[in-house]
Amino acid sequence: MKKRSNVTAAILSLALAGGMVIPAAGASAEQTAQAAAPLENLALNKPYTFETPYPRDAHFGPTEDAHADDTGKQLTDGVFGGTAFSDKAYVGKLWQGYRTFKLDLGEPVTIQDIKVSTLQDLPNGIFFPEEISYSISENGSAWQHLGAVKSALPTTEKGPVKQTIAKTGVNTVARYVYMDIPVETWLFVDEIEVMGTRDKSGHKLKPNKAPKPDQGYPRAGSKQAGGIRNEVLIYTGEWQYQPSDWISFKKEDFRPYVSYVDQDMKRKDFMFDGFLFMPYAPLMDGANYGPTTGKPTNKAHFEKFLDRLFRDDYELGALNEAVKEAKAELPKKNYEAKVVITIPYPRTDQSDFGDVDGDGISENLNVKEVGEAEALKNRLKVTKWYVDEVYKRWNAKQYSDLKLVSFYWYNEYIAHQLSTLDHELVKQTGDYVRSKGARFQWIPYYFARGWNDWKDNGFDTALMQPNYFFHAKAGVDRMSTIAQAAYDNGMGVEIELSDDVLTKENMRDRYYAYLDAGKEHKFMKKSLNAFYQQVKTLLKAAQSKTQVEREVYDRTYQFLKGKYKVTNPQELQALELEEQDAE
Ligand SMILES: [Ca+2]
Ligand SMILES: [Ca+2]
Repeated sequence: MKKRSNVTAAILSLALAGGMVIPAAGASAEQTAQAAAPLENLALNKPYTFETPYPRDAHFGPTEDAHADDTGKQLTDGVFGGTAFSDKAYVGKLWQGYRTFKLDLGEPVTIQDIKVSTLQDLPNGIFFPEEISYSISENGSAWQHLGAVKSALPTTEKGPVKQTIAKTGVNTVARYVYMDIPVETWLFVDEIEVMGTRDKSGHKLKPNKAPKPDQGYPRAGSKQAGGIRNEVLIYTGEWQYQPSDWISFKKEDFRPYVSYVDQDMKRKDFMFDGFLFMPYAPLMDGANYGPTTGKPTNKAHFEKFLDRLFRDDYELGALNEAVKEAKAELPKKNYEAKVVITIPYPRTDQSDFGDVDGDGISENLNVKEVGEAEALKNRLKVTKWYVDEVYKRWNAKQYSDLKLVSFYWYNEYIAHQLSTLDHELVKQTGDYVRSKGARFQWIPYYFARGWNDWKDNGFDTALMQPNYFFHAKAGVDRMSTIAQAAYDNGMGVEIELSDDVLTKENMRDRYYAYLDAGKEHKFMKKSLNAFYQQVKTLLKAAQSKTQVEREVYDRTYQFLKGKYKVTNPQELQALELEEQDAE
């Protein structure tokens, strides 16, 4: 089982697509400013840098090179591309959050408009930046932040279509231009222009500060985290092969997750204090809990997930019993098992979800059929009904040893390519969840769309998936990049492992690189942590009689307790070199 296929899908789609692009599908949304003197493009042929704030990613870098800035001057050479992404006039940037553009105009001049020409081509994973943040400086050290300008064309506009996103009417004397441009999958830019006059007739620059994002990890055990320090992802779902119930947890399966056990399964201590319940995405009838794969889910599918969760011998019922036993056996401790329940994604291609408000009319969530506003209204009906349904069932069960603290948003990116109001649904769902006394959490994949807007979008906590475990060519520096990006944006870091840690030494080392990063970048102790596993990987590791396999479980325990010791870094380096040689 493997989730997180979005990244790969987007890349493949671009790599495989030919040049079959329909020309000039849309209009330019360029804005212009009026100024007294005739304006000229002062950026023409001027030097610039256009860099990621992080080291080049070994996994995505080579793909990005297919659309490199060949001359290093392509963005100020006065040459524009058409609407075909294969046009060599485009410079393509891939993932890593955003790029910083810095331009030196050579001398102080009067800047009027700063224009960025971009392309959108949804089928090929090329998105307009949702907004660009602009700053200028006269000396290169004191900056005036001009604010951000949003894309004027809808995020759902299929394209290919071009747009110039411009900060206009600046009328200020400056020499340097600085922009942060988001990169959500692919960013394609063909030209950046600074329109102005070669004089100092404009206003004097007034340095100010750009708004700073929240920094630091989501604090372990905090209210925002629902009191959780370490949570584990628990999947439940249908399986077409035997044993058909293997994607579900019985009481004994929970034993090494609730408590730390020795090799004879004897309890020694408590282990995870958070349990995030998620549906396994594919369903036997061809529906899928994911946003675009398979057939869209409906009311019965949402209920099916809850039916599984609220069974007495599996999932929540089983966890309650497992916790009760652990508490009876282990000494002391005010251990509390906290539960997080997933809200499945109400799909934008579902025309007949089922009636959730009792008016006899099935809810239509299909954006293309009912429009954005109506779809939002109906999708919100669904998420509210679902949250109510969770509480109804939860209260009926009266679990003695579980506390429902939080809800989790299943979709791993803000799907603006499916609905321009997707963030509104998330935000209003979050408000509803909080009105019930719970928190709202999210784990977007590697720099997924909306990653650094998590707070504006109404989540209480967000953790980023590094995906280092799954991207074979990614170097160990991926972990530092994600830890840094997460910290700088108030997020935590998800820890990922699959059953490969049991059988492959290099995958074990990949897992330990997460733990090493946690120690080095301090999310081990400070942050809310979440562990993605391939259904029961840690159970298998706990039960293993093979020392290296069992060690996966022991090291995880040490990490949870803040006592993990880093692997010898030289050993890791040697391993990386071996892997490079093997390619
Ligand atoms: Ca150009
Ligand atoms: Ca209805």
